[in-house]
Amino acid sequence: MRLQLQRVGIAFSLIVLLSAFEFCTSNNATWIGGRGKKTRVVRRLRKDFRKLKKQEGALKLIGGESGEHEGRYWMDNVYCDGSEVELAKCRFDGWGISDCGSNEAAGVICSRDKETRTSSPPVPQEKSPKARIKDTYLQGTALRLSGGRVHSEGRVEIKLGNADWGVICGDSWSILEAAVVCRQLGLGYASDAIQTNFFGNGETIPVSISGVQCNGNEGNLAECLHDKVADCPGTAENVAGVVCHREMADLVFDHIELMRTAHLEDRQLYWLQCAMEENCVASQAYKMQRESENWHLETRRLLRFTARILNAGTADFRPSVPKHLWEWHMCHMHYHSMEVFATFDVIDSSGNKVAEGHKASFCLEDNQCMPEVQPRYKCANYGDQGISVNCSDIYKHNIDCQWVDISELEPGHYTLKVAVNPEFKVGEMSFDNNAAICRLLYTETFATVHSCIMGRP
Ligand SMILES: *[C@@H]1O[C@H](CO)[C@@H](O)[C@H](O)[C@H]1NC(C)=O
Ligand SMILES: *[C@@H]1O[C@H](CO)[C@@H](O)[C@H](O)[C@H]1NC(C)=O
Ligand SMILES: [Ca+2]
Repeated sequence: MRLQLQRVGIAFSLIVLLSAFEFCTSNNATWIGGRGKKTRVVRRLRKDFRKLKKQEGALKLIGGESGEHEGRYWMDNVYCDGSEVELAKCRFDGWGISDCGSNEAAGVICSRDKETRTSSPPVPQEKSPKARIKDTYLQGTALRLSGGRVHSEGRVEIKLGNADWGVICGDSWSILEAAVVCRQLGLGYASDAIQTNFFGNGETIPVSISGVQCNGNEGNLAECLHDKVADCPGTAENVAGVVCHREMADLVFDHIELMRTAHLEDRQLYWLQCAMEENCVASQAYKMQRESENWHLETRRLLRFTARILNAGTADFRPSVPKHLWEWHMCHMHYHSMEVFATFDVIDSSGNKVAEGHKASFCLEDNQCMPEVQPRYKCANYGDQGISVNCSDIYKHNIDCQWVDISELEPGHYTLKVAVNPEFKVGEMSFDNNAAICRLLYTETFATVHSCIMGRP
């Protein structure tokens, strides 16, 4: 996860420049000029950069005041590995498809005024030092929720020592921090982390702390980190809130089944055309397609395995995207309800990702349930998607896209990491059982996956 965050960080600084250029040149537009506006852009970028570091995703053109090049969210859920030279090369939901609110905008503004392009890098990436909240406020802290419709939700207010109650800055606030608040207040598990003034901002209540960062397992928010110097741009609408629930889903990845089923398969691109449409092969395959006439005769080497995901919680696991926004995928003839439900990564000994499964979209259903449990979720016929309590969603090793394309991988020892709900977009009881972290031995002729341990995405 850390690694991924770092990558997104790098990718973001890169793509802010390049993508702005990319977006804008296509519209004959460039960075806007004018000191005031520039400062605003930079401030906004800074804020969204912080948000991105935590959230991974949500990059799009913001609603502007005037131009036709602002105002629509063009891209949502953008995932880059940092090597892309333009944003459009990164994977994303599709042009113009987005489920974002204005609070998630990444500030890129384009204009026709070509002369005013600025050459200075627009992303000042300072990292303010962090400290444990309880180490900064030795007299103790208290927490409460306010402004909710019911007592189990609301904006989070914190009292630091003898100071007055204050709100927490919404920047970098995620389900991990929300989980700690729900636990501390005895309200169960976090189903949502709000980063807006949805529950009001308390009008006169000041922002007490910013940059709160938890592991998610802490029993008290005071155990978490915060910015030593509070910094919260856009304070009025940038407020941390939570929604807590007593019943919650809990996905558990079956690493035994992964080890049992992992194997290699060499397959011609001719048979992988559907998979190519869904980004399930490595970028080299697309290069072949562009550059070679007989590309469909080229062979890819796939590391296949079964992913079996049990919901061991007390509530159903439901997709993060509402049904009307699901995407129809012609090739596989079903709707995708969750852009990133699982990630498959091969990591070398230095911690670099050397191959990715690109298993982006999923159709969630009850494939196998414990005795006495009726399966209810089904992908077919625009059915409801989800995973019921005590049911498993199984992606067998022989189905399309259920692999990592390792054609370019050198033989050797690697780590294979498979994770579900990797971005914590849907609340769960625990994220400590969402990933299988395994050893992968790859020779010229075979691969074996062994010594898996359960871990966090
Ligand atoms: C972009 O600008 C150039 C030169 O100013 C002009 O020739 C061209 O037609 C413009 N393209 C668009 C799409 O407006
Ligand atoms: C799920 O299984 C567990 C353990 O087998 C059991 O205790 C629980 O009651 C089951 N829940 C449901 C909703 O079937
Ligand atoms: Ca889990």
